[in-house]
Amino acid sequence: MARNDNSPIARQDPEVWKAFVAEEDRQQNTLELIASENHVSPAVMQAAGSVFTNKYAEGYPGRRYYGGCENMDTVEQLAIDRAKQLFGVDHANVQPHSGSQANQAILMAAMNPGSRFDEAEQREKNPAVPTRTPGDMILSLHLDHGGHLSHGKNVNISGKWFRVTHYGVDRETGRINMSEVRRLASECKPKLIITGASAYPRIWDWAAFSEIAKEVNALLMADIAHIAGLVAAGLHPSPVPVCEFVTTTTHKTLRGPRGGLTMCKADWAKKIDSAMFPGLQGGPLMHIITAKAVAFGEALKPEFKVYQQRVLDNAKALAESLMSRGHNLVSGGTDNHLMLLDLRKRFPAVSGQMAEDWLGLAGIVVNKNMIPFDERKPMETSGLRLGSPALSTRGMGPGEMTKIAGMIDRVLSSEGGKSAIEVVRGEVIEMCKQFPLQAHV
Ligand code: DSN
Repeated sequence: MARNDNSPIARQDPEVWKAFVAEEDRQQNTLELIASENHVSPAVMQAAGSVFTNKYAEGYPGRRYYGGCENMDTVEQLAIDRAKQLFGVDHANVQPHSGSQANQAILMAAMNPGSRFDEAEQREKNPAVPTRTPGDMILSLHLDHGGHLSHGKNVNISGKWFRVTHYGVDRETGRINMSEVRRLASECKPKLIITGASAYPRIWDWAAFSEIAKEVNALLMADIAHIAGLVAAGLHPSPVPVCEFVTTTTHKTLRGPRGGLTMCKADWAKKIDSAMFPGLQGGPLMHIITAKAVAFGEALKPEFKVYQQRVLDNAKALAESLMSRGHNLVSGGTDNHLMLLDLRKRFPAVSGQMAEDWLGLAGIVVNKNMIPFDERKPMETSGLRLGSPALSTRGMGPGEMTKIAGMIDRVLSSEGGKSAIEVVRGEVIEMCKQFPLQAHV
């Protein structure tokens, strides 16, 4: 990243510029271990801040509600074609503003929320108010076991409008128990089974889920937001052959701009497109769609596979090095880009929030995370989630991961001791200097 003190923001808006510069410094001088974050290339950054932000393009390529969309059509079609090629999928909609909206399109296209006229009070006033028809049933991974808000959590629209049953991970192994999934599916008879997670460190067995979905006549969806880059590179099995729907964000391992992507089998294409627009969204973010096209172009290159392999190697090295220092990881390690550090055994008095704060002072950026069967609340937690995508983008390798495990160990073992934090902060700055982030325009 290069600072240009003569840039338009610097000249026009010193308050915003100050935060801009501070954020560039923060990213340059800290170790980013948040599993869902990454550093985009200068080309993706340029596209995201380009002239395409000026344009309305409601509709789809060749069928817009505005004039002057010929260049929008070109970039959106490129993004669609590249997404289809990358994942080998029949249909791709590149318009979702986020992963949650990518998921909502499936719910809107395939699920019936039931009637909402069930309030006892309303019925008392007017007995003609119909009894509620229940919403369709979702079966998905529990949020506390690594799932996602948009997979049916009661505070999210997915959990408010639909009935939900959750599967979880096994207390002993930390892995999804497929016979339990089968039992729950045959009991709750879901219309939709959602697979995918935001904090699950193991390989998904899509074939086993597909068998269960067929047995109970359910639709199958995979939210691959976290592992999309690994799937695109062929380093995690692809759910595309067995799922009606596959969704992802574009900014995690996939290393594109912040946004979403909804993919589906051909026979769902029309319904998904209508659900996205006009169902859920208005004007697409064309600058972000342009950046998606650029990022998907990067992901189609052979170098992307090399990068994804480094993500896997680095996660493995970090996990092994932490475990060799006596730290406990949920499920005993990782098969993908992330791991969940369970603080309870070694540091029963330390919450995820405390650990996140101490490591943050040392310049190691992580997020607190619920671990399966956690007794602490979500704003506290007993775990940390760590991931390798961003550091792998900086060019770091397994040697650096081993050093970083040592730094994490020292900060946690000192229980936030001032001198340990200061020493590690110095080491972090040195390591960051050796692996500078690429210059942006
Ligand atoms: N917030 C994302 C993550 O960090 O995994 C999920 O939406």
